[in-house]
Amino acid sequence: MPHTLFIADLHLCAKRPQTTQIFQNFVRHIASLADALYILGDLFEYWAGDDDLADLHHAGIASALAELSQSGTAVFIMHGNRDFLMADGFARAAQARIISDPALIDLYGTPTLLTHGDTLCSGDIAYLAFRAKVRKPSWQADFLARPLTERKAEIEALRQRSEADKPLKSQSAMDVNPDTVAVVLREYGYPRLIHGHTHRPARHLHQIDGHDCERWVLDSWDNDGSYLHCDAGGCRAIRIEN
Ligand code: LP5
Ligand code: MN
Repeated sequence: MPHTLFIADLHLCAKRPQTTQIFQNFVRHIASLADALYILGDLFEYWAGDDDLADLHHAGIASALAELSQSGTAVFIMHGNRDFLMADGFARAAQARIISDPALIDLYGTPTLLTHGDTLCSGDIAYLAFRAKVRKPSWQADFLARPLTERKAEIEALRQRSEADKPLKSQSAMDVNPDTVAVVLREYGYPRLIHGHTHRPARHLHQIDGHDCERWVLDSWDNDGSYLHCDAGGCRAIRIEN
């Protein structure tokens, strides 16, 4: 049956080779049977710029995706909060299309809105202020003009700070805000919603203005792999057995 797969928050890096191996197997044996694979952000632990494709780990991920694309599965990538510096160089190497956030698609007859999910966490004021700065093209041009080793060192420091700050933030601020979800669902005509980022896998049902909207939250790959399988009959979350 024709189907499409969704993944997010894999956080792939050379330091976690087992997760990369699960990803390579997933691409070869599972995603290759799908019409399309949508990666909804944070494929990588972080992305410091397309010049980091010289790294063998990164190049291996890109070529696995390129093979997938050549075998007939369309590959779509959305930026996450950790890899929004992925640009045309990565897209070419992976033979993937970078899609905007949010993106509304027709998924076998069901309008479906895709987003990484970070902008739904509207209670995380410090993060959103940071996001607004680093998403500016002028900030990105200045940052990318710096040497790769410097960029990586700065991002790694920020990663540590991000992890250290988390216990200080409220759990509700780091989850989606229900009012923001309602605003977005209303704006896009009450679609099904699929997102990642919060690492709280679930299927939620929202009643907005009398419409039932399904919201799927994708799991992260910090322990095992997992994906959402959608066809004309609906979606189901599947854990990849090791
Ligand atoms: O990623 P995760 O799950 O740990 O946490 C996110 C938010 N954190 C981030 C930071 C990333 O993890 C690390 C950076 C990614 C690389 C980007 C490349 C280019 C940027 C380089 C900048 C030097 O996104 C975290 C959220 C959490 O999700 C849950 O939603 O809470 O938010 C933060 O940790 C942000 C802090 O709260 C505020 C940080 C302020 C830092 C200011 C110094 C940076 C200077 C540069 C700005 C112009
Ligand atoms: Mn994220």
